[in-house]
Amino acid sequence: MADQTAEFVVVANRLPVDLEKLPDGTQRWKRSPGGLVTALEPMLRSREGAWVGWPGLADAEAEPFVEDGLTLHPVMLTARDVEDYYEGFSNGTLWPLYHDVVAPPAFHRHWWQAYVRVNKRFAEAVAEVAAPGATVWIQDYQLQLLPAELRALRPDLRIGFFLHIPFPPTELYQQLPWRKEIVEGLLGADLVGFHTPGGVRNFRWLATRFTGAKPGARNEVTYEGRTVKLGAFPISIDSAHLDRLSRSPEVQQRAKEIREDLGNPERVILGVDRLDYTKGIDVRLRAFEELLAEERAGDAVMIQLATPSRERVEHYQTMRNGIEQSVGRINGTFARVGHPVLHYLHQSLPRDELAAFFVAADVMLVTPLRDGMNLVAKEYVACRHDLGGVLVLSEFAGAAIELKDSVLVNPHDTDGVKNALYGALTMPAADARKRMRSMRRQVLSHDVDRWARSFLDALGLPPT
Ligand code: ADQ
Repeated sequence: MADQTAEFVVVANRLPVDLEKLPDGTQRWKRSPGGLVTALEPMLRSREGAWVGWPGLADAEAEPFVEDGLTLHPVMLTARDVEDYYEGFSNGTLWPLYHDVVAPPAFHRHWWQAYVRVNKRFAEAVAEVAAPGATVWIQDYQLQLLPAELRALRPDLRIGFFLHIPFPPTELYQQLPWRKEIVEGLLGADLVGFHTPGGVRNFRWLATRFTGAKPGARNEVTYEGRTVKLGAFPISIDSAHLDRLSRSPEVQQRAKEIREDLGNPERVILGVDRLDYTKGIDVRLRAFEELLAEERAGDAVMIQLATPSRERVEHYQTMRNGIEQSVGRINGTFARVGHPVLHYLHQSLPRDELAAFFVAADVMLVTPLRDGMNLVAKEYVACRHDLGGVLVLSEFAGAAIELKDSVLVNPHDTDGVKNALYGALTMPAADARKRMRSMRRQVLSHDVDRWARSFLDALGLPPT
């Protein structure tokens, strides 16, 4: 067991490493890189920090270990926990509820009980590794009860919480049978962060409505004799890295090959998402299909890349079937032999390959019905040092606040999306360059390091 030694602890549902079971029954660790890991790893290592999370394998056993100055502390989940806490309450209740109920959330008491149970287990794990007076940064909607559970065990800790998905409008949030408990859970933190000021406003209203919290100074509430700070911290990407990667001769060459493989069409349209019903993949397929039917798409070819996601949750299976049917129908109607108009890859691609797709695309379609931020929009911008390409972006993505020079669309308005797509396909180059230059200024100067630093500054963790 790890002793209480870490001065800085990050807690997330998942560890930055996956535990894998090999056919011979043995287990091994595999790195699972992601934006958050890249941003936080240097800070964690320089402080001999710890990361607490589930290693992604149910019913397994694993001990904490130290890798390169970073303690990795696994929290184990049974198959039942995964079903009820993760697939159930996190992804079947909270995810749709927090995304404007674009799918109906399911409320089950046994899911809630599992959520409580697992959050308590996380609290015990963090209490074991955090040094006296340590700073703990909790990530995301799976762990909203953890701030209060942890404070009860360890009142000496400085606790920050960041929500990566939207915090919903108050009327929708009030559907949740356990609304009070969750707000109280979050109020256990010293700082609660959201992507947007709208999230802050919604939470502040609910906190004063459902708990004993009183409004304090701007962006603060007082609760049980403590001040809880609230703030908007829009997350970002490792912009400089992507910019460099996209300039490399290999990525540039690969982008050319992709266009050649598509038959060198005049325009390439791209969508890149985790396969999720909030991302509005159906919205953009419909817009493209109608544009083709109206013979306004020219010789444009569309590519939709979709990372497999939450495949055991029923709603995701239905949505995947719907999308695959549309892809078949669109190609069935508009393709010629050897020349599909729509390419769909249900695969996760390596970063350099993804960068090549961004470089190859003239129009990037990002049309979520609701999204906390949407990093894909920022990644596309970071990859366009040539100032080429047009970003079509949903008003309902957090990124729309910063990327005002994109072509903003309401994803519920099919005609609007269709016309925006047509406008993007035919936009004069000078106009497109101007927009891209301004968006690049924003994305390159506001990277993920700056995001993490600003959150931790507000929490009061001094730089090393
Ligand atoms: P996600 O819902 O996962 O994140 P997003 O922000 O777009 O959404 O991040 C997805 C990531 O996956 C991007 O880095 C993207 O490049 C990558 N990706 C997508 N498809 C891929 C593919 N086919 N191959 C390889 N990589 C692929 C949640 C919230 C968001 C919020 C983030 C961060 O839902 O709103 O922006 O957390 O806070």
